[in-house]
Amino acid sequence: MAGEVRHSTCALDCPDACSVLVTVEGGKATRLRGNPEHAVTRGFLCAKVAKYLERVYSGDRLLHPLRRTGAKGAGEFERISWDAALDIVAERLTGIAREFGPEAILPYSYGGSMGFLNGGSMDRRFFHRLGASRLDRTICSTAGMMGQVTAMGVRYGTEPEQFAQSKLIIVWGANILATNVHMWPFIVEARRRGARLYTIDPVKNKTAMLADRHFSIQPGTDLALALGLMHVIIREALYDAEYLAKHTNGFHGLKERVREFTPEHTAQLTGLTADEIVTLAREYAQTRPAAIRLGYGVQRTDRGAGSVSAITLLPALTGSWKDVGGGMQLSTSNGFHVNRAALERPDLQQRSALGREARLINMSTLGQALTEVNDPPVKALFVYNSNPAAVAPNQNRVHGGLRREDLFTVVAEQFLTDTADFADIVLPATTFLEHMDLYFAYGHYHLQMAQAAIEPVGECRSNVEIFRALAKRMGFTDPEFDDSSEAMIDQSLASGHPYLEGITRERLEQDHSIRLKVSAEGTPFLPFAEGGFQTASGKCELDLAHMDYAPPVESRLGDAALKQRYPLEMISPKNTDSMNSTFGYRKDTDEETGTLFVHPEDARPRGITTGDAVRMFNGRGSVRLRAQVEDTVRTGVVSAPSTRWPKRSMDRRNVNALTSERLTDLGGGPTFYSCLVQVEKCGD
Ligand SMILES: Nc1nc2c(c(=O)[nH]1)N[C@H]1C(S)=C(S)[C@@H](COP(=O)(O)OP(=O)(O)OC[C@H]3O[C@@H](n4cnc5c(=O)[nH]c(N)nc54)[C@H](O)[C@@H]3O)O[C@H]1N2
Ligand SMILES: Nc1nc2c(c(=O)[nH]1)N[C@H]1C(S)=C(S)[C@@H](COP(=O)(O)OP(=O)(O)OC[C@H]3O[C@@H](n4cnc5c(=O)[nH]c(N)nc54)[C@H](O)[C@@H]3O)O[C@H]1N2
Ligand code: SF4
Ligand SMILES: [Mo]
Repeated sequence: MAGEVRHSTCALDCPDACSVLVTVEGGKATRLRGNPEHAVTRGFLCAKVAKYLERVYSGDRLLHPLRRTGAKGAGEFERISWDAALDIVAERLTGIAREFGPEAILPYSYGGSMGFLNGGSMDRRFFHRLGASRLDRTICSTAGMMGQVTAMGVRYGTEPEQFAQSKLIIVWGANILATNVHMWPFIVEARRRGARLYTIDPVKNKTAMLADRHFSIQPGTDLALALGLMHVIIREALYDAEYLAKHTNGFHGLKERVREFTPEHTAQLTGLTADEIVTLAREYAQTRPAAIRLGYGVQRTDRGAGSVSAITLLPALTGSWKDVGGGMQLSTSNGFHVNRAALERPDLQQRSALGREARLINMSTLGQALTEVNDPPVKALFVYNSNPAAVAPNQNRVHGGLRREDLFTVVAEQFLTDTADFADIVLPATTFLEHMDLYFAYGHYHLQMAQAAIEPVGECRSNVEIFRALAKRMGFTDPEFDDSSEAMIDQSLASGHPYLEGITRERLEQDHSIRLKVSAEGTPFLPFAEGGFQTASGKCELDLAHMDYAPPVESRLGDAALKQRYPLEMISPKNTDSMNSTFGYRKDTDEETGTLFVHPEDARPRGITTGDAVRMFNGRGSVRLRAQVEDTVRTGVVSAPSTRWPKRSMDRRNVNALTSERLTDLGGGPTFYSCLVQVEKCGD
């Protein structure tokens, strides 16, 4: 049987949002491949999704609702029907709302699905109608978002296709070959035409290995580097005076701010040499076009927003926004101006028992929310699209909270994660192949829509259908809970924004992927070539108070007493062949996420050699990993690819047992990559 080819879109939390062709034979998906006709997917998928069907049909997949029979966290359950599960959840949520007020209920979701519908539609309507606490979804990118918004008023960036025309590409705190593989062909094309590729990262990762030059920076010091680069650019008058005069504000203040960031001073802070800083500044300012691919690695630190703001100013300073193949990209997601309010319906809070906007709880301090918040305390937690027992910082506190007997926990999942182990009720969720959705991207400007390619496996339901069913069970008769997926897509597309002009569900049905109307067809998108900043002043703001540099508290130059006890700086960047904790059920992912990279100079005095079991610890917790001694990390820095399923390690903990709930300067983001630790050799 030849099978039928259907279109889908990869829903994983990855900038590439690939267009996927699914071969379906007799109702079963038998092959996935990248759509060769898609401008960014270009016919290939990453290794993890190329074998995604193994996940869809895995014997470990959750196929029906479960009720807890053992202790919290033990992972002991019995099968129950959907009817029984929905009854229990509705009854418990109603009871908790009545006794403690609906704000005692906390939804918790993040990046399981990048689809507009399954990422945030019926679920939000449900929790808004209930009057539940709102979740501040900060765990990934809000520091960077604030960094860009304070400077530019908006978060657009250079489209990936344009990188092919750059002459200098700076990959700054990103690991393209692991987390953004569809950018790579554009970089290859640029290099074929003579472009240089530079990387700035504390780790000489796969991308850095292939770069023309690698700048090995001390973690958490990118703000200092950006100020140092601007010092050189201003001192040597390498800036674009005309662009600055026309489109920016605060040049004088910026000049003052960067004055002390001489190459020598910046070198001391960042661990680079003064010569490296001067060369980088000159090359960046004098090469046209030069593009920066900024990753999220730089903003998981105390001055995360400040770092992103300062880096964001570089293309304004040099006028690089004017060039095709210039500018910078952190994210493109802001280009997708769908009507989110129509999807999420925050107005339903007025109809809830609360009758007003509910309190906001920061997801990055979940440990605190579950153990300290008391007005009212969190009595019910509803997790979907996320695995907080693995990904949230300060894991011991998070697990302590999840273990509370008086906390009613529901987890909608595809697999029995560590979080699901703590659940009272587990609900089986579909994968992106099994439901319909509309997709944005954070690494390109193509809007996509996909129908379900196959029927749901087992008794799985999509998030949309789970929350629709629950709303009915709770007795919500509002018409908003009857909207079909198609209707919600129509509502979201009707935003009136010019970027969505002419894009309808019917066209998406036919074409699957449509480039946003960010520029006229066939012309490149140059968001700030002629200003167009959306700050209050309409100009790019150069003088921002949060760009005051101070080393991260947990760093080499931070809290001296802490550094004395825990002398190594731990970063935990993304793995290569998984997606955060998503593929943690697979044995082969443990190899990478169970590894700690240690520099030979740090390994030697500790008697550590490659393959040794090591214990990494600080005042918050401890985890055992396998050492890999390499000079790919800086001295004084250890790197642990994240994030493993905690229960797959001996201590039932991963690196987040060590990370803190300290938040970033703006945006309330976590500071995962500013974390002091000690490492010692231990027995197996
Ligand atoms: N294979 C794979 N792909 C993924 C993911 C995954 O888990 N696996 N996760 C997805 C998600 S959720 C996201 S947010 C994106 C993120 O994608 P990236 O932005 O690429 O990811 P990060 O790993 O957070 O950080 C990137 C790099 O920053 C470096 N870094 C750490 N601290 C610093 C610092 O202080 N300064 C500088 N200059 N660099 C630093 C790290 O060593 C790492 O190489 O990737 C997505 N794609
Ligand atoms: N130490 C350390 N910690 C980190 C990071 C780090 O770099 N270092 N990165 C942080 C970042 S950037 C992020 S974004 C977060 C990621 O945090 P999460 O968004 O929690 O990421 P995942 O671990 O991928 O978990 C997503 C879960 O959603 C489930 N899922 C997928 N699709 C669906 C669906 O349609 N319905 C339902 N109900 N479930 C679904 C998957 O099975 C998976 O278990 O982790 C953060 N934690
Ligand atoms: S995870 Fe990223 S690279 Fe892999 S298929 Fe999905 S969108 Fe493409
Ligand atoms: Mo993320």
